[in-house]
Order: sequence, then C-alpha cells, then structure tokens
Amino acid sequence: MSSILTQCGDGVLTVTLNRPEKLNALTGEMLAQLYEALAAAENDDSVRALLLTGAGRGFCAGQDLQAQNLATAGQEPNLGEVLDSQYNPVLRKMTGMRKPLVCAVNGVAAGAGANLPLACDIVFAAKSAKFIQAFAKIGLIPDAGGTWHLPHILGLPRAKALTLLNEPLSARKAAEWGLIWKAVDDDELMAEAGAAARELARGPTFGLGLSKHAMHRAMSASLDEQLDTERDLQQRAGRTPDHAESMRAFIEKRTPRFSGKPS
Ligand code: LHQ
Repeated sequence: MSSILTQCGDGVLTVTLNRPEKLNALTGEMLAQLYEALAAAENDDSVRALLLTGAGRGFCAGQDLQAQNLATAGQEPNLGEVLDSQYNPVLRKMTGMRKPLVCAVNGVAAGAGANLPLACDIVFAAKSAKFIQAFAKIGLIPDAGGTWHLPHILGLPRAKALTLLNEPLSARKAAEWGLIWKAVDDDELMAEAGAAARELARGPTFGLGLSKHAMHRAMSASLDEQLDTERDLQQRAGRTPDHAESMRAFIEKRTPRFSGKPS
C-alpha cells in the first residue's frame, strides 16, 4: 500500500500520510511520493485547494529513525544530504504552493512532523494533538523549516524554549500562541478542516495565491519594499476574471462564481 494517499473531491485534494503503525514516520520514499503529489496538484486545474492530514492516531512522528536510507553501516551519517534531497524539496514545494494548503493535525506531531504543518497556510489541530520538537533529545536541530518558522511565528524566547526543553505543546496552547489557526474537538477535526478547504476551493484561488505570495515576501521585506509588492500583485489580481466576476456579482446582488483562473 502507498505511504501517501490522495483523494480529490469538490476541488480539494486530500493528501494523507499513510504509515499509521509507525505514526506516519517519514521515509525517503514517502517524501518523494509527497513531493510528487504536491507537484501534480500544482499543475492540475481541477485541484483548487489541498488538505494534508495523517492516517491513524498520529499526524507524523518525523523522520523514520529506523529507515535504511538514513545511514550506511560504517559510514558517518550524511543528514545534510538527506535534507537537501528529501526534505527541502518538499518544504519548498509546500511554501511555494500557489493554491491554499490546509493542514489537519489529527494526533501527535513530532520532529519534522511538527514542522510540516507550519509550512501550510491554515492549520487545524485535534485538541488531543501535541507538537513535540523532539530534536534536542537526539542531538539534532529543528529541520523541515522549523528554525525559520518557529522564531518568525512565536518569537525567539518561545521558539528556543520549545526546541531546547523539548516540551510537548498542546494544540490549545499552539492556537493560543498563534502557531496554528484553531484547536478543535477531535471528532470535528476533519469536518472543520474539510469545510475550510472546500470553501477555499470555491474561492478566487489565483488571488488567494497572490495574497500568500505577498505575505511570504513581507517576512523579509521593509514596509517600503512591501508597498511596491502590493502595488505589483494588486495590479495582477485586478486583471483576473475572478475580480471582474466579483464586481459583476456585487452589482447584480448575487453570489460570485469563481474559476481560480489567472486570465
Ligand atoms: C517510529 C517513530 C519514528 C520510526 C514512532 N521512526 N518509528 C532527522 C534525521 C535525518 C534527517 C532529517 O530530519 C530528521 C528530522 C526528524 O524528524 S528527527 C525527529 C524524529 N522523531 C522523533 O524523534 C520522535 C520519535 N517518536 C517519539 O518520540 C514517540 O513515538 C512519539 C512521542 C511521537 C509518540 O509516542 P507514543 O504515542 O508513545 O507512540 P510510540 O512511541 O509507542 O510509537 C508507536 C510506534 O511508532 C512504535 O512502533 P512499534 O513497532 O514499537 O509499535 C514506534 O517505534 C514507532 N515510531 N516514532 N520517528
């Protein structure tokens, strides 16, 4: 059985990490399949939004620490190469995705598995879920974008304490701290996250992608530079069929029908 499942409906591609017996711990093969699923979704016009989740009781326990590809017997581990070839392409694909990417964290999220959701746009988590950086326990540093997302989102004091003390962060606290969007009752997780993904898929998805792009740029720009970015991207958004349709719908007092098309 594939370690990544995909299912498309109502314009939403649901991508499920699928090694439930290992809490969806990541192997090289799984990361390659995840990359392929994301790349295919990016080029498929019928996919307007994505929903990432995990099968079983966990979301993702991070790197599979028993994976054969991690170290060759008798040789020094080459973790930089693992990140370069397996993780970073997935992280770049997620953060560069022009379509909305929702995440439903259904259970424990540890190591790289705690940082994958931070590369998504809107994160829901089951109230029973926990985020554990886990890296300190094995002498490693946060990867999968963790050293960037944690301090940018939480600020240095919380980012460093979470990483160095390795304390599990509850879904409620993660929401309170702004690390995720919402903590929801376990049995409502997929309904709520799915409804949000379907709502986004019905929206002006090209424009939503431009909004994401503008905000990502803002993370390393001055206000002056960002005003130029807003000018350029608003110029682009103002020429989309979805903007024209929303203007017509406003005048005709009806609900707009968005296509998500760039032109
Ligand atoms: C696992 C794993 C796992 C394999 C649970 N691997 N089997 C690192 C290196 C290289 C390059 C790139 O990046 C990285 C990034 C990283 O992600 S490093 C961090 C790796 N992850 C961890 O250190 C977390 C390890 N797991 C845990 O601490 C616990 O399993 C957590 C807290 C996630 C969950 O605890 P429990 O709910 O008590 O579950 P469990 O420990 O009983 O696990 C259930 C099964 O899943 C068990 O298998 P078994 O056959 O004994 O039933 C575990 O061995 C397996 N599993 N994590 N990362």
